[in-house]
Amino acid sequence: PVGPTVSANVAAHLAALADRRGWSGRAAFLEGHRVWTHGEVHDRAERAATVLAGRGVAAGDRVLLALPDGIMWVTTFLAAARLGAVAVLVNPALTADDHRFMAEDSRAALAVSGPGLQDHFDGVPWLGADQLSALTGPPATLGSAAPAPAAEPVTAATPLYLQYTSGTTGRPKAVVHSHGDVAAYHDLVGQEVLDIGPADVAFSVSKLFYAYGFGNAFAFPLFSGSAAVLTADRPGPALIDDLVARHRVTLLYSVPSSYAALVDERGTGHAACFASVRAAVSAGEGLPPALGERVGELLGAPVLEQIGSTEAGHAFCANTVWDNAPGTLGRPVPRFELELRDREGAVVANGADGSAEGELWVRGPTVVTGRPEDGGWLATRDRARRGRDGTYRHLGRVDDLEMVGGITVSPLEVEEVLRQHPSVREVAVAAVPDERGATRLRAYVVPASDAGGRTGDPAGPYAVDEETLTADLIALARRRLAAYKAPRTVRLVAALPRTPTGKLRRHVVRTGRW
Ligand code: 3SK
Repeated sequence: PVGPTVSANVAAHLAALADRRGWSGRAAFLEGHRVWTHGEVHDRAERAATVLAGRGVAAGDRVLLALPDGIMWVTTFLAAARLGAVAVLVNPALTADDHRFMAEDSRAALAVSGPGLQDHFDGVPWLGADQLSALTGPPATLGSAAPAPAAEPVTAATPLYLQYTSGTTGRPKAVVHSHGDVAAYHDLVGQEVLDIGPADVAFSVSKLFYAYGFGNAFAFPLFSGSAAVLTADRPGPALIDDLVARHRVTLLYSVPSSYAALVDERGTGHAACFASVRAAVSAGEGLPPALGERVGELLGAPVLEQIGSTEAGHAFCANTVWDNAPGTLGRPVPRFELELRDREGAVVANGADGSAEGELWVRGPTVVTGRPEDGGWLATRDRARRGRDGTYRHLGRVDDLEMVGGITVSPLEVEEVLRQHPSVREVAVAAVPDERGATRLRAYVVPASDAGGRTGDPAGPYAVDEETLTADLIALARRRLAAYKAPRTVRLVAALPRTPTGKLRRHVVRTGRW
């Protein structure tokens, strides 16, 4: 085993890499009208490290970041890394209660946030992002800057950052990744899956504090000398169009519900504003094949579906720019192993047709399992089918199945059929008790915008007629599915309940209240 070295410290390594490869003057982050070069990013990070060290931050300390996407997020992360501290990546939009839980659970030595969140961190030493920003600008007089603290020697296994799994129920769980993991995301996904190079410009709808966004818009650009567009805003279709066209984005990373809104508002047929896009990546939950096709037509680029998790750090099964099988999750990312197991945890053998179906288990270089007795294997709670060609198809979450009249029904199968109706933008199916207490399937539908969505007033009625759509959808389901799988009722809704990463909260759908 190699002992701690400065070159294993990701902040020191990235600064040296940018210098060695001549990237210092190249754009790294595009934020509004400001372009931050790789050189500026690492200089600012060094100054931010001086400020954090002045606040007593030392190796091993936890520094909680509740910041919106932007240069302050990036430089504060790198500053903590330089000091050997562990950044706790937190969604700034959470409640005071969530923030308090995370500050306490992570034993944060310092919290960094915008001034509006200061009272969320009562009792924790706190630093305002605007104050940190003012202190990390270029020194007013040449030579007046205090020397940056030396980068802390670390090993590839030294903890670097902690994320909370959003999960779909219960309190979030902390997952810790190391300095070495970040380089692995770049080597295994950034390079082997997406072939990212200095000419790329990324835009990730998923924010930096999530596993997906962290790789897409932090790790990949800094390791490859490329650039990423950062915005603190929540990107709807109009903002995505604008940012992609303005910054000539080449890699668009998003989630199915965001792609559904994009094609719903922009229609299909290639739109010129997306001409720069060379690949669109979809993750977070299964991409319905018909939606994937429409996205591909709109963007004029391949749509690469992948699956990953906070515990794996980034994607572990993916379609690549060289090998894309639409409608599937692709094949295991290099150095990751996948197994399909039954409920007892036994590996499922291939059937006569060479395919297998079961719960997806993963093992790989960046997977955090928490249970040594699992031998490095992690149960993902996703169900999948492996075809004889080795590609995987997503079959939903293990706990997705609904019980109707004593029979299990996959809501995904019903949703796939209902989604084919032109008035449906998004749909979720759940078993709900009827007036006699028997469970029946109900479809919750977000109508497509050209089906009317809501009339003028956002709180007003839907332009699409609920009764006609209900009759149409039930008839469609009866034509295409066994009768017991057809929903009995349909409700129109403005949105479906989702986690901030875009995953459907099925336990909330089942309650019918959100
Ligand atoms: O949620 C996912 O499927 C995902 C995909 C890629 C990277 C990270 C994540 C969490």
